[in-house]
Amino acid sequence: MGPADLAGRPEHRGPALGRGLDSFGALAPSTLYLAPHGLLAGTAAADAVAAGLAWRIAGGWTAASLLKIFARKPSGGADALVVSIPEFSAWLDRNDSPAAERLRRLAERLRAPRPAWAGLPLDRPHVMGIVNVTPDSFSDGGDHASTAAAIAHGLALRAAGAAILDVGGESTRPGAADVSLEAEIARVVPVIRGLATEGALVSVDTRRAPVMAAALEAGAVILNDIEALTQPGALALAVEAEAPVALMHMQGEPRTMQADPCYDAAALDVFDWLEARVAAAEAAGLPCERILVDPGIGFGKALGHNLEILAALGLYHATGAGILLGVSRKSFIGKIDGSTDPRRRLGGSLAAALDGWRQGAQVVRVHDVAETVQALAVAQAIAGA
Ligand code: 7PJ
Repeated sequence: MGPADLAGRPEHRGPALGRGLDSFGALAPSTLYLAPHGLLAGTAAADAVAAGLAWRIAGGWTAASLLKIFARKPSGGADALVVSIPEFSAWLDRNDSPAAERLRRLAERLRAPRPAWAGLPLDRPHVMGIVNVTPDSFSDGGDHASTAAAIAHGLALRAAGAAILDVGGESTRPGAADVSLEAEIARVVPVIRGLATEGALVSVDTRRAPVMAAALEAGAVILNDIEALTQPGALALAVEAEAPVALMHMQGEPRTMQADPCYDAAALDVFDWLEARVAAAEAAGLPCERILVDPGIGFGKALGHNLEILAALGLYHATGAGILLGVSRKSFIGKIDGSTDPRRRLGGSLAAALDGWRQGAQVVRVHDVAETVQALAVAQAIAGA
């Protein structure tokens, strides 16, 4: 089959390589987004970067041999243009339009090496192990038996290779019952104290400032907030404590978020929102180096939204922050393969976590730590051979 036949096949009629940069360059800057594309890892990344054919992303293990430029359409959705690194660089060199300025700034943030976060070097991936202290996981949180069970579970996850233990006392499943402030604190504090005493690096998964304060007091170091420090007092507390944070995107609130999630262009809308939260944090005195952003898979997103976001995950490097990804056992996996029991979603969880790794996400939040650590080790070993 010759090139002419290939060109005529529908699957080869993707975005035109290169052509169109000038037309994108005439668009309003705020409608443009830049994602790493044509991703390479390990020795393939090193080879392509050395040859001037790829950019290393966030100073990490992935390199982009292509870039995907998204342009929002006024009617909703987005157009995309795929360009090679050499042609994009050459185009930037001879353009100073507002659009080129925006793309230059996004490119700088995509590429900038990330300093360590919570003491963890971000030039390699880390696993955050989930320690739920909710009634549906360890009997009723707050009593001695459930505290001891949660601590034992956390220590087992650490032994299996979790760099961070994420302790949460509020179920955010759609339709979950409200937990009082006192109950949430009573659940998480003894578990955090127990884990921190054993030397674990602990994050607290909470939305409420008083819980954050109690958690830090008990030895937690990281604030992981599914509402991205938007509740009263949360941002000020993070600034005051100089805590490393994870800021997650959610549309709506847990009780109703899955009713009818709606976006113009999901991956880009989430980018704008996360970028604005990073800017708000920086303005309040919490520097970008202390932030991981998280697109919040499953939080106010239909299957199509989740997949669009996962496919373009590398976009979020252009916020300038590190990326945290939570896909473990989530219902989007069940919507793909029909699995209804979350414990039967290990294969899908590993596939999504590995794809996050491929796209350079520095932290993955998982239930199955041993399996994820092994999958990452094997993927890294092959990429490095
Ligand atoms: C996430 C989270 C997530 C971050 C939960 C579940 C629901 N925190 N807390 N990202 N999910 N940062 O684990 O399924 O995806 S609770």
